Amino acid sequence: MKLRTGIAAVLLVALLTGTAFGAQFTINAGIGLNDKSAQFQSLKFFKEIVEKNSEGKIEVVLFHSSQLGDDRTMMEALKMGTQEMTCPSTAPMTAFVNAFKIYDLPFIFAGEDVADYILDGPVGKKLLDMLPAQGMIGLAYWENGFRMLTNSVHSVKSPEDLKGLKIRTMENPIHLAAFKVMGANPTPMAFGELFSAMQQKVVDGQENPWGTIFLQNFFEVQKFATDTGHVYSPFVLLISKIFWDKLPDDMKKVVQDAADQAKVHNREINRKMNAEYLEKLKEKMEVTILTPEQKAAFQQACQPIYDQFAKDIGEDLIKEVQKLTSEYKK
Ligand code: TK8
Repeated sequence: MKLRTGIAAVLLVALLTGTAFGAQFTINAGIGLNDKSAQFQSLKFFKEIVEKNSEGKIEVVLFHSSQLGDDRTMMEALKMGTQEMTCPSTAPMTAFVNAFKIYDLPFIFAGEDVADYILDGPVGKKLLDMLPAQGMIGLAYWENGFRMLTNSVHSVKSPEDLKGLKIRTMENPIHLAAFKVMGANPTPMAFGELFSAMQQKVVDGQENPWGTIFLQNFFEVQKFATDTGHVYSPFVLLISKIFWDKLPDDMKKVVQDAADQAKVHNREINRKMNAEYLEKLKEKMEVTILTPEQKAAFQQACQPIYDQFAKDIGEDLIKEVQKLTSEYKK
């Protein structure tokens, strides 16, 4: 009888705290996208590696669809140590580390390969190194991807077509300024509120990679899409510094290695999925693929943003990235 009560008590504790038997550490990881996203698939991949290589000492519990809050709220929770892990776009991270705004400059990366080159090189590392001062550790750059425009009003082929369209942006001043300068009427909003805002016509449009547009069913409330690719959004796999500091070195290594392996996996499946879902979206929406000239017009319209934010981001950092990207092209 006594033994049974004991077992029941252990079970209850395990249930309440969410700890698996034997696990000494629990990583609660939350994201904004749903469980069909490449991001969630990559988190599952990460979880498997961590649980296997830590021999069950670390347990990873996954949450999706803003179940733990939006990107901003989850980052605050990491800072306070009330949540262990999240994986936001870099755009809302700029509220904590300003320099991440470099990635928000429109058309700064011409393609995924040059984005990888910058993120995995000294610039990417320099920015991740600024995170511990904000109570977070940046384990790896994963990928959200190139952002594409959708709306419910009419097809957009030029910046002029954006005139008067209410576009939801992430909570980031560069995105706001860029859509303003392109002629739209932008409004920042957390991702979790976006679907119903489009449904209720609080906003006319939004911008996100093809995978998100498809898997979050945005096509149900958006009729038109354009492959603007105006910004490349990295994700950063973040872990709470308070939690990190408690991990023994061998467990830190397990987590870091898993984050790196999952990065490779994430980029691979994300790129596959974005390409695949573009084709599926063509059956559901009116998709405009811009000619190089049409795309250049968007790039041209965004040019003033570089001067507007040069001081804020740091002229040296912008020059460093531009130098590296031009070297990469050669
Ligand atoms: C999900 C977000 C999302 C981002 C956005 O939490 O807010 O539009 O692209 O993926 O990080």
